[in-house]
Parts: sequence; C-alpha cells; structure tokens
Amino acid sequence: MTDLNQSLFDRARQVIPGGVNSPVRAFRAVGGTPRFISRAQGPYFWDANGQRYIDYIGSWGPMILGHGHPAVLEAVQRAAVEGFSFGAPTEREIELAEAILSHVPSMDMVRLVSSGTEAAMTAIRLARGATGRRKLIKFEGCYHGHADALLVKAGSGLATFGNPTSAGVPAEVVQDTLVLEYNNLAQLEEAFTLHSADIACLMMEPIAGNMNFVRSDVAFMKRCRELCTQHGALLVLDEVMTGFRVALGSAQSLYAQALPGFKPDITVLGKVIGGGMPLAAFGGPRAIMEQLAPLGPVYQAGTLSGNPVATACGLATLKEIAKPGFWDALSQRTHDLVDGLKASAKKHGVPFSADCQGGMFGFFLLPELPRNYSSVMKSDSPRFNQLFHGLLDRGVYIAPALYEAGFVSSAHSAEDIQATIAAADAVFASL
Ligand code: KE4
Repeated sequence: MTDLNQSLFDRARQVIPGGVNSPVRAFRAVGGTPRFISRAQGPYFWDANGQRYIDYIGSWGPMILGHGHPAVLEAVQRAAVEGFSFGAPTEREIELAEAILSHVPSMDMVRLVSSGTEAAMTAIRLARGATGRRKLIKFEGCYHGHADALLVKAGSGLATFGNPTSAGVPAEVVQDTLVLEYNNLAQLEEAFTLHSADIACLMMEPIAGNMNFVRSDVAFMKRCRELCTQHGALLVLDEVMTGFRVALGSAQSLYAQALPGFKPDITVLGKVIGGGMPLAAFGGPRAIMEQLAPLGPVYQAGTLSGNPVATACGLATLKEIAKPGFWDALSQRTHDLVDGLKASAKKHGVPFSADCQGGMFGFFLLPELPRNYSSVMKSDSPRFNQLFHGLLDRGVYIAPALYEAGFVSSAHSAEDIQATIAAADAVFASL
C-alpha cells in the first residue's frame, strides 16, 4: 500500500525546506517519515493514511481542550463570519486582555502579538528600554523562540558572553547574552556579582518544557527574584508553554504558593491563550508596559496582533479552562498517565523518571529526574527513538524529540490513558 505520508513528504520537500514549516516536525531527531495530519477531533488526529493517533503533542501545548471543542469551534466560526482582520481595535481584544489579566495578578497590562518568539523578543527589548541596560541572562536548555539575541549557547565562562547557535546571527548580537546552567545557584550569584548594574533582565522558563520537563527549584527561583530586585534587573518568566497549561494562574502561581508575594516583572505567554490560532502576549506592571509605543519609547507593532478570529479562539479556550473542576480532572488524567508509565517501565526494568503539572508532563529514560540541560542530554537517545516509534506504530503520538514535553487535554479519556499505558507496556517489554 502506498504510504501517503511518504509521498506527501517527498512532495513537501520540493517546495518547503525540509518539507516542514518548523524543524522539529521533520522527525530528524527520531528518524522515520513525518505523519501528515489530515484531521483531528478530541484527543485524536489522523494521518494521510487514515491512521489514528492519540495526540500528546496538542500542537506543542495550545490544544488543552483537545481538537474541535464545540464552544471554541462555534466562537471561531462566528468570529470568522464577522470578519478575519481589520487592523483596527476590537472589543474582543479588550475581553481577552481582561481575561488573561484576571488570572495572572503580576500583570496590570498585556500586549497581544502573533507568536511566542515575537512576545519573547519584545519582552527583551522592553526590559532593555525600561532599564537602559544591555545584558541579559538566559539558561542553557531554555528556549524562548528564535529571535537573534536568544539563539545563543554558553560562552567559555561567566565573564564571557554567548556564542551564536545559528548561522546568520552575528557574534555582536549575542555578546550581551549570558548563558548559565539552569538551577545552578553558584553561577547565578557569580553572574550578578560580575555584571550587576549591566543586566537588563533574566529570562527563564519556570518549568523548562524545552528540556522536556525540568522544574526550577524553589530556592533557585527565589534567588533569581531576589538578585534581580537587588541589582535592578527585570525577572522575565517565559510562560509560553507553561502559561494556562500547568495551572490556571500559570507556573508563577505555583511559585507564589511556595514564595508568598512572588511576582515576575514581565510574563511572556502564548500557545493556550490562542487556543491553536496564532496568538501570544507579554505583560507586566503598568509602569513597565507604558514604556511601549504608542505611549513610550520602546517600539513594537504587528499587522495581525490581536487578530479577531484568534482572540475569539483564545477567549473561548480560557473560558472553558476557568470552569470549576477543570484543573482537578485534567491533573488527575495527567497523573494517571505518568504513574502508569512509571509502573510499566519499572516492571520491565527500564530506567525511567517522569514529572507532571496540570496538563503538561515529561519523562526521561534516566533513573532520576535531571535538573539541568547537560543531565537531560545524558538520556539514551537511540532507546528513546525506539520508544517513540514503538508508540507511534501503536497509535500513540508523543513528541518526536527527547527534550520536548508532552501534553494531556481535557478530551483525553481514562480509556485513552489506559490504552497509552498498554502501548507503552508493550514497547518497554521490547526495549
Ligand atoms: P513560537 O514562536 O514557536 O510561537 O514560540 C516560541 C517559544 C517561546 N517560549 C517557549 C517556552 C516555547 O516553548 C516556545 C515554542 N515551543 C516550541 C516547542 N518546544 C514550539 C514547537 C516548534 O518550534 O515547532
């Protein structure tokens, strides 16, 4: 039988670099033929051959309600009929801004944009504009989109700044970016001692979904906050993935439970707040946000920012996840999945560790949960690839890369979770 995924992939590669519009989709880390998705419904999607998968990608986070939620679909259809895009303000942008702010008390104001990259890039410009400083700190293994200043790997030491991770990024552009090890208190202290009044901001994922699933230690997050305050730098939490995914109040609400009064200065959001449509955002206290054009000197703009159809999708999504009981049910599903996978791996003697929060989970073919990027990369990559394809062949689609997180939606049923665990059990037995 013709593999329609393969023929589509062959055709795609003629006209789109690598056949994909985002590199991770090409399966280069895991090998094999990418699945071309024809349609999705609930927790499932179907590929070009008509093969059904239980979807744990969820568009890399946005599809927290699963695919085709009736209330969201209806809101998008109604908005589309009213008009796709006006390039003028709409009431729904106010409604979405108000909804976001109602769940994230660290923000007084928010600016809507079209991608997480755009939001993170602007957050850095805003931090630099608001402080008048140049330097920024990020952490190895955290991904904040593909803006030039953020495509950087650690320099040779704390006194030296980053080196580009991508061609086309001049060294000058990353010379103000310092890359530290995640959860490394000693490096954090030293960096602030060395570069104190030059640091505009520290940007981090509070739970690093781009290292699969690595939590910032509470003590580490506490020190990031304290040192930023002490040295006049802004703490920027990139919650593009964790925002409205790990909790209704996002990851920062979890740290605020452990650290009373904890607040970042700027929050970057995306994914869930767009519900699968191109929409992201960044926000913070009024004094910082009013530095932005048209009020202040920090420029930022966007043709499709606050797009009327995307805001309808995001608003309908936020309304659903704010309903009573949503998070208890979702967290239970995710815990059942992770507990089942752990038990199965243990039964078959496969080194395995896993963690989860709300509708986000991660696992490692390592005996202990890693705390930083270099530990994550000790994972057994060939074995992960076997697991990935073993699951894919059994109709379970997890992230095609061992450093990517997984996502459960409210559409995943207990039966879907059990079917996933059964598939994993068969694969663990074969590893
Ligand atoms: P986008 O520009 O892809 O909308 O967002 C960039 C971004 C920013 N911050 C965090 C914490 C992110 O996780 C992302 C994007 N995440 C990746 C998945 N790890 C998107 C998938 C992809 O690149 O295709």
